[in-house]
Amino acid sequence: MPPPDNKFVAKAKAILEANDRNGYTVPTHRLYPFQWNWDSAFVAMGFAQFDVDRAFRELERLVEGQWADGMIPHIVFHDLSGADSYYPGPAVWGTSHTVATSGITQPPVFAIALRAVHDAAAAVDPAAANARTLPLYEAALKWQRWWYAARDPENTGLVALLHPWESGSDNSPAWDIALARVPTTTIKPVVRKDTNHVAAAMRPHDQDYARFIHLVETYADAGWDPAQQWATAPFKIAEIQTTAILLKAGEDLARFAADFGRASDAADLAALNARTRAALLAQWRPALNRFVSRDLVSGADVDASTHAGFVPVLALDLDAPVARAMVAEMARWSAGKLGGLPTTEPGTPIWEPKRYWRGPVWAVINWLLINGLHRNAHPAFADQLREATLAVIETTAGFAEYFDPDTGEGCGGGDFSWTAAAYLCLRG
Ligand code: 9WN
Repeated sequence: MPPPDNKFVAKAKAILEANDRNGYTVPTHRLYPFQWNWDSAFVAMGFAQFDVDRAFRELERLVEGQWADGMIPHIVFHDLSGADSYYPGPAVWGTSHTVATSGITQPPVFAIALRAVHDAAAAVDPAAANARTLPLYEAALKWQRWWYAARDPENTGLVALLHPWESGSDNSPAWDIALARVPTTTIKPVVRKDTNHVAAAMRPHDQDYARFIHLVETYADAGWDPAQQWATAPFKIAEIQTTAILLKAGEDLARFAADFGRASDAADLAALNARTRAALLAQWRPALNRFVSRDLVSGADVDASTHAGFVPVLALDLDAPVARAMVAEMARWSAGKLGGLPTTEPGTPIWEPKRYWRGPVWAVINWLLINGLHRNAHPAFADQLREATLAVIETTAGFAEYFDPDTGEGCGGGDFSWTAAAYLCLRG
């Protein structure tokens, strides 16, 4: 690996600064002109490398969108001046929070980011770091409780998604069977804007969008009430990537609860974390060398070969043979590929190296896996993923939204915030 090159570090910081909109960061100009939930969490960790005040600000601005029931929505529409470049905007969602927001959520990376931002700030001034963290801890804990109440009402330990956008992996083959049951009918016409910015071959199909919007309209009809949505949802997946992120968030929140002397929070979190840990472990499938989600409508395992099957490494301390089997499987998928771990298994019928979440490599997914690999004592493969991520950015792709694993080409939006943040954190 070449020594750190200040040119790329400077460019990554410049991207975050250029995408700043008064304290929050848009994922990229025009294609995504608002604040996205899990993007902002990754971005906050990036800012924490050089500007902790700005890192806290990113999280504080996201919390402005938090609903009274605790949910933090997947998009906060702070400023509608760029609204005509994105669909679906606030009118399609029909929610009623004071700052306009979407009505669904996204993976809870927030508390993980808060831990990183706090620790960076505490290295300079522990008392100030705690004071700034406390309200954000409260917000994160409220959201954590929302996940369990709204998305695991039967106390299984796994949380469910009611919309593919909640996974952050919108058109993953993991949803193909479940999404095919969702009608393509919509009340209002679907007016896509994404394909004005990015080639249609890199994006979800029109049929996917029709189903995405059918779900939005169904939940808007349910008044965005979690219990009603749960009762009527035509799409309901107990999902392992989100659950793993929730568990890691739960661990980080438990550490805050201990630091802040919140004994009753700590006890609640310990019980939730233990339940989820056991449930997640039960999703390991030795024949696949991966974990699997469960389709709650059909009751079947979701066994499509996607990256999500490896993300539980982030939050579990795996038995050594399980960790070894998983690492061997990831190594097989990434052999001869560029940029790190492809999001679907290369060479299979679902594999599409340029189509969004159906094959390309994403820096933030590598980043989550790298953390989990270190946790599970696989530093060599962690380093391999890290070096592949840095190399694809430095040599072929730049700070693109995602990468084609066959060619190393940058795809999707350019000057992308979470790619810049991943670069800063992985470059260290
Ligand atoms: C829908 C912003 C977001 C990411 C998601 C990614 C994509 C949105 C879209 O962009 O989703 O939320 O319109 O395609 O799939 O992970 O948070 O970068």
